[in-house]
Amino acid sequence: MDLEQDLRHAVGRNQLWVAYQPVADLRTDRTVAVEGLLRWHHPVHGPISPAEFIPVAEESNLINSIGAHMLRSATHQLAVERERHHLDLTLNANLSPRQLDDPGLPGLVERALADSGLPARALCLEITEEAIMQDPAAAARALETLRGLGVSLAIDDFGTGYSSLAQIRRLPLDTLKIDRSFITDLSESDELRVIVTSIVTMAHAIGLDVVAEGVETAHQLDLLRTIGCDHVQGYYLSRPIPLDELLTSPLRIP
Ligand code: G
Ligand code: G
Ligand code: MN
Ligand code: NA
Repeated sequence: MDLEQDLRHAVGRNQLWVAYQPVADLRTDRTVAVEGLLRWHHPVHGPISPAEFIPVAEESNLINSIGAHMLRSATHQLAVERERHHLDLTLNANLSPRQLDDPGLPGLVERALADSGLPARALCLEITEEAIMQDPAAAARALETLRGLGVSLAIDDFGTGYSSLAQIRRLPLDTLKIDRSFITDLSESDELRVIVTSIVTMAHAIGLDVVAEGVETAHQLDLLRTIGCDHVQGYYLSRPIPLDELLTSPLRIP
């Protein structure tokens, strides 16, 4: 199958949709944010994972239009539901490295916020270490411009790349998301407990909030509480699901 060719039509044919996964605050046990995660329903092959089609979009020139579509849809959807349910939820959206390089990105973000009515403080953009490491100085300038719009910024999948907290410290970030590979075996490994504790301590020392990703069990969650992690995300709370479905659930840690 020619994924790239099919992906070219996916936006126009309404095959892309956004699933949402809650992020909960460990102080209040409440959902404070939702991460929007793209989904592609292929007319012949059914659901195709973003792990498969995002790289295809990045290699072609499709990532900017798909990313723009994602931001516009998700800001609109969240703005509508925030009003309807009187909720103060933040939207987390992933940016690929190519999007961060795009000089049109700040304008796109600004328009998505203005058109949807979502307040800038209710949008958090997630950036990977890869996006920052290619050209740290250029990334820092792009992040400063985005921050200037009033949105917040997170470093995603932290610990999988080669960035250090020394480099991250110089960037205008608000949040560090610990990659789920550190959380999966947290209950079985004293070593991982020490590593996660030190990431949390160091992140706090440079003024970042910490989200642990990939939390699947109550025991992992208890350990993260003890460690002093701020937020949790993962299947233990919910898989990524349609927003209306998510909003009918209790919006707190079970
Ligand atoms: O939701 P899932 O775990 O299947 O996502 C797989 C990967 O695809 C993750 O790395 C996730 O960050 C990425 N992804 C999902 N949605 C988006 C998106 O809207 N933009 C970008 N750049 N990546 C996304
Ligand atoms: O790279 P990023 O962190 O944006 O990707 C998030 C991805 O992680 C999503 O595709 C989501 O489906 C997946 N995910 C979220 N929670 C869990 C979890 O608890 N376990 C596993 N295995 N994957 C998860
Ligand atoms: Mn993410
Ligand atoms: Na991540």
